[in-house]
Amino acid sequence: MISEHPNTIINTSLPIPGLAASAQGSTVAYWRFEEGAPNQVASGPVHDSAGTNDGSPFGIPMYSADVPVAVIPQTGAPNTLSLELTTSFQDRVAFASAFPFNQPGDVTLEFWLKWNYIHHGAILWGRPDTAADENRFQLHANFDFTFGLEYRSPSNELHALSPPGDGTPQNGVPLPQGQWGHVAITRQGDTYRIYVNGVLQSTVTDVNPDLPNLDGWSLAGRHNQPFVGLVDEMRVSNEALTPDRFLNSSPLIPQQAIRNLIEKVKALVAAGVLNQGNGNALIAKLEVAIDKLDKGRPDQAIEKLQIFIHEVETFMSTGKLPEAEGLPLVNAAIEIIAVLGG
Ligand SMILES: [Ca+2]
Repeated sequence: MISEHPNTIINTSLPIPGLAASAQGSTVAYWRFEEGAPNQVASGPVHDSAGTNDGSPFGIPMYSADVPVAVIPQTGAPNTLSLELTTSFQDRVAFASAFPFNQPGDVTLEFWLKWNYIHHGAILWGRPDTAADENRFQLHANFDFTFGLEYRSPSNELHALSPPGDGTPQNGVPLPQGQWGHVAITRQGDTYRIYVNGVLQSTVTDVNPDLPNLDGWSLAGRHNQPFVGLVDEMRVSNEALTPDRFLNSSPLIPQQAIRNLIEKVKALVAAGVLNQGNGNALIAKLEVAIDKLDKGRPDQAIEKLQIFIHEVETFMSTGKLPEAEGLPLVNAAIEIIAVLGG
């Protein structure tokens, strides 16, 4: 998508025509590494299942049956292959587009990663060549089984986007040796967050952004700093996703989420935070909402959830429920309404 519209940044935020908005509305690129066979060298295009940004393999990157999950929790799609970058041949997969973070705006880049050996290669290298170490993003692997994110601006100024602040290749975000971990990097405004297995590990705001502007990047591929390991299911979204929408997260099931909400209200009553009558009033709305969903009426379930929210807010404003206990109920109900399309 990006390479088709090199002179605008607006297009990167538009949905891709033909994609079901409800299913993949924010996905702009998705490399699944499913196009090969186990132990087969990737020699053809590395397929972008969401867009047109196929990758070009170099060296001997190999498809592997070693995968983090057999079914992708967020999409339900079967998953049979990952891509393994091996040592000494400078394996890489090159992309012609701009690196997903080069253009300003909210974005998420996520993938599963597994590494077995200590090294300090570039997992992602954000320029089309290795002629210079400037004007590029880099996600680097560290000597201590941690990784770090940083970029060098077109004028070669270092912007460290994860700990440590000086960008040195150690003491970054840890990822245990020899096991798959899901890595997600989000940018919201100028704030970069890094998650491992859905847990926030790092939050850094880029105070004076001066983003790299070269087209072309690669998975691994930094000269003399090879990345050795396995990667799977690399996806780019044009918004800063919350962890419940990462590929490793099961989508919220409304009925179950409402049942969880009922349990929370019961717990508040049991703890004496909310009186029995008020608790029952809230639970009654939630039970009707479940009943409406079971009858195929999400619109009526949304109405009941909105009444639930209003009642919780009334209890908070009249001192019947502390805000610290009530706000999580409101937020959970808002999230369920959003999933239901309200
Ligand atoms: Ca895969």
